[in-house]
Amino acid sequence: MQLSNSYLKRVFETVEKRDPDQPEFLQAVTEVFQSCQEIIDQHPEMERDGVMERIVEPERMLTFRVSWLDDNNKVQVNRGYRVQFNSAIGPYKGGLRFHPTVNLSVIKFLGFEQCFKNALTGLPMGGAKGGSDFDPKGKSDREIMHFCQSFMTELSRHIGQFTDVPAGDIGVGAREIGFLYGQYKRMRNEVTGALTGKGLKYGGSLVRKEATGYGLCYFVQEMLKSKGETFKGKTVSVSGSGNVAIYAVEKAAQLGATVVTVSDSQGYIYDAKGINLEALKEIKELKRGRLTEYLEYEPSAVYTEGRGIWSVPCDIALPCATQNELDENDAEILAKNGCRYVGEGANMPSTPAAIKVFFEKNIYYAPGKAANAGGVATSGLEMSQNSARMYWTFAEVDSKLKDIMQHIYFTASQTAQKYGHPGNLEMGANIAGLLRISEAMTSQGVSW
Ligand code: NDP
Ligand code: 2IT
Repeated sequence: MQLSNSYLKRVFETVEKRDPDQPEFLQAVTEVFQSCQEIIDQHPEMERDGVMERIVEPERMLTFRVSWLDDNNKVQVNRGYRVQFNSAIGPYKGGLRFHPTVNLSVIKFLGFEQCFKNALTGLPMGGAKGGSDFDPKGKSDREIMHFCQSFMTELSRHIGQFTDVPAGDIGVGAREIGFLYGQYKRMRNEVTGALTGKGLKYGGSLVRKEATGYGLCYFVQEMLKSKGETFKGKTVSVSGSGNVAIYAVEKAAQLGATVVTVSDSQGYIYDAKGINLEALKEIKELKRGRLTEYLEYEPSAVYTEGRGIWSVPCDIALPCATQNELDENDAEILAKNGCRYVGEGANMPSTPAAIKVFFEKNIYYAPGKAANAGGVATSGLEMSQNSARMYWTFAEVDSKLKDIMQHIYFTASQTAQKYGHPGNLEMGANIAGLLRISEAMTSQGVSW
């Protein structure tokens, strides 16, 4: 890694030495450090205050055994995680991921990025992430319920509305949040907003389900506006077909774009007419099915097994599946096919080499920690409604979400401009997030 600042270099070497087997975490730290060199040069007090050493080390990391009974009455064991990264700005906040690839490196990279993202929302939320290597695919509802109850039996000791407020992420949606929340209440005998993404009948917020995808499009709308453009008439490529992807497709289409792709871990759909949203929701939200079923609804669409989604020509690419899903080669192909905007709905979906290509080829790039902050921001709005024992209307929450996304775009682009890197939203987001966390940390002393 190219680091000219000796303090950052030293801190990074310590992190590398301490966690050599955490590639995703090191990748996320590298990105932030590279963005923040000039800021550190200008603020020598940050070294005195040990800001960077503190920012890369979670305040608390929990791992625990989750044993549960499968439908054959066999006991299964998974590993549970909660990394409470930084509480300088507010209670720990961030999602839970259930996926077989989950390990400490993945949870730490997500928790680290969450601190910056949450700072950018302007709401009082610290950063955390958790989850398990449990694979919800192919499990019955009863197995999911039993796993969630077991997971929460331990987690419930460590969370709470003023302490740590988990939510969903990959593999954790409305069904899982319901089971987790039910168990939290049982364990703690209290009805508080200790989780977000709850069902609308028991404390959930309108727009939370749509928020990450909608927020992503509101953010990209600002990017387009800065170049005198809109979504109207644009061809958009979305990857993934989960919560974030579905509502990115919905909002981009509402704003006048034609969304031609969605994908899952097995392959991707190309539908030149524009993705049939009703079909997509039925397959993914109701039936929990595979994308191949889309062809039963739209026989003229094309399903391609495997990778390759980024070879579909588009004006705007919205990666909404998972980390490192878009590499250097994909970025080159996107550029060659005329793509001019990339907005990350997923966390860290583009590899560092892909991001380099975006800058070289003049593709306007929005990093996930800014562009996908609408989900957690609306979680923050759910927390406010729970505290006030109130429900806001769809229009109220949607308008607050839009304001927050515009504010994040404005902050990232103004910060980039101020530090001499106009148009570099990655730098702008990282610097703005760092300054907010750093100020909050140093004014609270050094015991953490
Ligand atoms: P879902 O579980 O609803 O959907 C995940 C989608 O990504 C599925 O289509 C899944 O395919 C695909 N996917 C998952 N893992 C892989 C993989 N290893 N390779 C290829 N495809 C994969 O999750 P979300 O939509 O909630 O999350 C998507 C991304 O957005 C994640 O990076 C998450 O961290 C991020 N995010 C989510 C927020 C939220 O509020 N939910 C907020 C901000 C960011 P398959 O079904 O085949 O596994
Ligand atoms: O990555 C994320 O921002 C999320 N998964 C949402 C976190 C939240 O607390 O709503």
